[in-house]
Amino acid sequence: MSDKTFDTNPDMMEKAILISLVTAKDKRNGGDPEMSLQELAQLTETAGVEVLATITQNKESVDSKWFIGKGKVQEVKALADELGATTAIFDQELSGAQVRNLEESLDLKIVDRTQLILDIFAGRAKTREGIIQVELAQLSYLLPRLSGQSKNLSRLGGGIGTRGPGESKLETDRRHIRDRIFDLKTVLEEVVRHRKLHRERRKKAGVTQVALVGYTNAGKSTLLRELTNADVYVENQLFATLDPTSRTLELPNGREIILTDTVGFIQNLPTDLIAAFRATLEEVCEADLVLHVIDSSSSVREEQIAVVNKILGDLGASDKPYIMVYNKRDMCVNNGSLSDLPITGGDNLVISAYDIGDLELLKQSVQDKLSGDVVVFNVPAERGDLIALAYRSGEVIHQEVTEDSLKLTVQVSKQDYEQHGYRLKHYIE
Ligand SMILES: Nc1nc2c(ncn2[C@@H]2O[C@H](COP(=O)(O)OP(=O)(O)OP(=O)(O)O)[C@@H](O)[C@H]2O)c(=O)[nH]1
Ligand SMILES: [Mg+2]
Repeated sequence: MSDKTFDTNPDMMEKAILISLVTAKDKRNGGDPEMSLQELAQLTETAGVEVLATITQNKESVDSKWFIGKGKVQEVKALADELGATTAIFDQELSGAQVRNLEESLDLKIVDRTQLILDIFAGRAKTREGIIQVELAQLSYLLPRLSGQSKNLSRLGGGIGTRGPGESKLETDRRHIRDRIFDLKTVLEEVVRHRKLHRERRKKAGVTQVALVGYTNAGKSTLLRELTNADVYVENQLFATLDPTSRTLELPNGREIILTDTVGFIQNLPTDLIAAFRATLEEVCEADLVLHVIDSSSSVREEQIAVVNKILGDLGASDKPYIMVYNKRDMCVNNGSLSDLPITGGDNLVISAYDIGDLELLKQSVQDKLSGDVVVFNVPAERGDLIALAYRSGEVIHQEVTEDSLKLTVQVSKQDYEQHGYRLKHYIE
């Protein structure tokens, strides 16, 4: 795998012009092209490429040949010559033909948002599963665009948009790529099967799992590190984390849970990537509790929350118990935006990952959320089977013998109650 993308020698660095096309349809769909373009700049910097300028075009619809309007292509060309750009990065997905046409007219390397994200992922993937998933996503993206790519790749060799499968492999025919996709899927299925077995084993053993999810750069890995001393990568970059990391965390009452850090979300996450990462993302569905970590200081906080909720919905994880963890409280104190945040209470918690007191609050909230409710079961004294069930549905905190029944006060956990206690529902007092 080439590391050219992250070359920090200023002469070697790629220099890019960012381009966004906003169509009437985009406007109707109510997206936020401005936020998207700002993120594209962050993504570009994360990939080690310098941003020289950004250009937005408002246009009725996409130009099938050039993507942007022909006049705009000339404008980009003039600007690129003036500023010495090497690359044009588009905020939307391009077709193979559009890449070819733009490359010919502009004499620049052409990269789109999806390719850029895939490239960053490729640079981050460390585990076997991560590497396979990224390659699968890259090849799925590449296959329909193959005819338009060969010149682009062979001419420029290396740098963003070319990391991963490797130049020679990209130039082989579609059939070769299809075979490779098939092989990767087969290996991935095996990995998925293992992961599932492992999860089932953990579930059987009654291990409680809590997942940190949220927009990229919200502070998920920081929380994992501060809470468990885990040696994880924390960086002020998008997609610092790719592979899920799990650590044991002890709650104030001594109960141990498994806390898992996951890949961050972003708007317009490429569909090939979601498909390839489904197995990893589905870990979230297995969690007993989801901690939705939010960068409270972001000016587009509400939009980011909405994107995360939408992806959680797509994954089938929206009905999980959750806590909204409004992180980076300290930054809001500094910029005077603290009053815009919800008040701690219910499902909301306002914290800073770097405040020890706040971390204790978070642990307590997790404990409270997992502990569930206190329920009183009134069970006939001779029904030893029901009494045993009550004991299995949580922690019995009090019992009282009456004439012909046993009154058990139980702190039920949602998980244990679902597994055992629900059969006692007719005996709830
Ligand atoms: N000031 C402040 N900075 C924080 C806080 N929590 C995290 N950060 C910073 O935010 C940046 C991103 O943190 P990460 O933990 O890498 O974020 P992440 O959610 O894991 O990001 P991805 O892995 O990219 O999805 C880092 O520079 C952290 O130091 C906080 O409470 N206050
Ligand atoms: Mg992270």
